[in-house]
Amino acid sequence: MSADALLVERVERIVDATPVHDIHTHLYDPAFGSLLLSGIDDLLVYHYLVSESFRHLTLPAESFWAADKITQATHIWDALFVRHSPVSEACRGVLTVLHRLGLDPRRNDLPSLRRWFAEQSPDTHLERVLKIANVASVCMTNSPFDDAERPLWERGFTRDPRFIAALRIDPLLLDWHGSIPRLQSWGYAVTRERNPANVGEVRRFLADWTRRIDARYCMVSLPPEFAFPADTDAAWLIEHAVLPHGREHGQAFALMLGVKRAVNPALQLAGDGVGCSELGALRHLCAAHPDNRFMATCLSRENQHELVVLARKFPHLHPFGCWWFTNTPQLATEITRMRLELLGTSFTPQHSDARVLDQLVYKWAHSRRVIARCLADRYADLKESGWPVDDAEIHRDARELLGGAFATFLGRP
Ligand code: FIX
Ligand code: ZN
Repeated sequence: MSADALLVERVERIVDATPVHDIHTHLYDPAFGSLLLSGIDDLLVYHYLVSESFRHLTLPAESFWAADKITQATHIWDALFVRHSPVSEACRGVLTVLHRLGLDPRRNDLPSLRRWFAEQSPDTHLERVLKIANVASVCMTNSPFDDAERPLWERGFTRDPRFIAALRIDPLLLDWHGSIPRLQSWGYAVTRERNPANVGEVRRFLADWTRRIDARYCMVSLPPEFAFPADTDAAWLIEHAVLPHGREHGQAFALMLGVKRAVNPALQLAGDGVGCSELGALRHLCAAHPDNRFMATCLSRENQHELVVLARKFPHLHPFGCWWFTNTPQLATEITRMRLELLGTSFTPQHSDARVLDQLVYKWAHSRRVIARCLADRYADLKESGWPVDDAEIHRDARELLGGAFATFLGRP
């Protein structure tokens, strides 16, 4: 084996052995029961696969959506795995999950895969998935505006400490007028005007939910046209409520930039697209608010370089993840290399964005591979410059990239 191949193998081994703290997912604490999705059908109806399958399906979108989950999953399996080779990243993900769970999809048809998942006890399966994926903790996406999850938070439950809360506030910022009746119904005396009284009530709402769920950070996904400063409800709420709240509670504000919602509404959740963001907004936020902490991830490939350069200028900005359409080996490699070359290890290369528990297995297997190879390339270059790294240094770097740099940034383990 060549020296380079040995180095890659050494780094892959260490990165694989390092537990990851997954800083953004759509998974739920097991106490939420059926909201924590799992199994072959949920894997197959993942919206990444839905949009790919629509390229092959002959049935109309309404008939697809009218069908039950098992029928939808069968359509997707047939379109993407039987009638075509599953070479896309999302298809490969399903195969990695099955393979690492010890299942052979070449020898097991869909009904037998379903039977296997149905036989697993949820608790044992959760432990198995976290162990195989080597995931130490996951951040959830917790929205007080979500009628499915809000009641349980209000009632209270015993938390699984591995499931960390993060406060999601898209409706508040993107549909202020639509949020008003909901906030009022929860006892917050808000009206449409952009005035200090309303700011006070929004801050009370944010503080109540931050305390109730122990939110590690507060987050929003924003369209490409998001502007700051601007004469918009979103900019007003961010400046006067979200950022003062963040300063008071030591809470970072995460911006997920560049999603164009419902580009094709017929595809439902699978119908969102991407656009290049005007990162001047992020620059203004960072420049005007040095006492806040910002996390940012950009959906558009074209924004990646500017984001990294901004992070060089503003230490209180933490780039994270290769999000959604950028979570492919090719783009994640390009972005991770760029970040390593310009930021060292002071960023978080990946989050899983998992919506189904089992996806942790593939998201982290694939991401670890990308991260390890990018790191190994840097180490090979360092060796040429007379700085061969030792194992302790590789362990330290892997820990930083898999959650350590983020914990340092937040000032919280
Ligand atoms: O806004 C988000 O948090 C996105 O991750 C989701 O809305 C998106 O649907 C997704 O699952 C991307 O991976
Ligand atoms: Zn997400």
